[in-house]
Amino acid sequence: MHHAEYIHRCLALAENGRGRTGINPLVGSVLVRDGTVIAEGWHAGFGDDHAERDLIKKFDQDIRPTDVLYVNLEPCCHHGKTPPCTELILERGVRRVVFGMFDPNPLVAGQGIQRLRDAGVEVIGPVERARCEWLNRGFISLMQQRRPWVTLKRAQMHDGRIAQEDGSPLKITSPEQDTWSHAWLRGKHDAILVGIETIIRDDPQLNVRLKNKKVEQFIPLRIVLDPKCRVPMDAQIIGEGTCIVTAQDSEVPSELEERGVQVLRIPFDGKQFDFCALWKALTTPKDDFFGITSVLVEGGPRTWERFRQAGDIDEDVILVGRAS
Ligand code: AOF
Ligand code: ZN
Repeated sequence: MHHAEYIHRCLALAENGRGRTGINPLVGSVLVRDGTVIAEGWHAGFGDDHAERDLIKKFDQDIRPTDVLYVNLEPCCHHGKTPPCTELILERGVRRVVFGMFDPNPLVAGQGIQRLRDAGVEVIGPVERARCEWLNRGFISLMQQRRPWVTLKRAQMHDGRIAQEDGSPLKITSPEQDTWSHAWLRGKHDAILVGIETIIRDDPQLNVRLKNKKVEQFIPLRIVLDPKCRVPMDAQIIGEGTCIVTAQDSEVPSELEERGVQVLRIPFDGKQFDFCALWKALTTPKDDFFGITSVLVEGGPRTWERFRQAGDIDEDVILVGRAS
């Protein structure tokens, strides 16, 4: 196998951390001896061991100088919530490392690689950089733009319609399109965001369903922009894992928090939330909230418009429905 294929394995292992790593990156690691993977590890959650440490802890045999450690992100060399991976790598006698991308965290940013090279380790990379950066686009966005990666998703008919003439909902997408967007959009973002109008009109579940079965292992945070706190108490999204973003002076019924809903008060100028303040709150870990690095904006039209005006869009996905 070539380097790329082992990096692909790292990317697959990294997915185990999806929805649990908060503002940290998704990272996987493999140890290869004579062309065979002999150990695997991943970063399982915010504050937990990094992928390399997880792998090395699970592997209790000696590491040989010819063994190769693969990891999709440059090993860290700083003290964060966990100690630096570079030091453990050196202590355990790893002499060859292949990495997928540089760590955009300014505390690392190439210094991890430098530390290993200075200690005489053979380091190869970045290998499969584009794929690695795509997996961690949220983490990169956070490091470089101080906000999550934002994907806008819209569904519209061929002729541009998004609702019936009388404003009532129109089924636009096919079951195939729904399966695709649950797997590749909802299942690949830390949060799904909608405006309050969408909750009042459609009462959506905002979970991840594949072939009509709810996926349990990873549920993105549900965020509702609701300046006046009009969310109906019988809406399907009421409960844990939902965050209502409301204006600082709005009246919030105590029942919301009693039922496990997280309430975020953000400055609102009568038209628009202060996005900077919103991103800061959503990317700052607090208690058992570890923060998010990506958001899927699902609508409706007013919410899309707000994001367009703010210019905070990284990816635009339009699902076009066919007239039946
Ligand atoms: C790695 N392997 O698996 C991860 C890395 O607070 P800490 O100690 O968890 O450090 C978080 C930072 O460490 C994060 O911002 C990123 O720079 C790096 N994450 N590094 O070598 C890993 N998750
Ligand atoms: Zn590390």
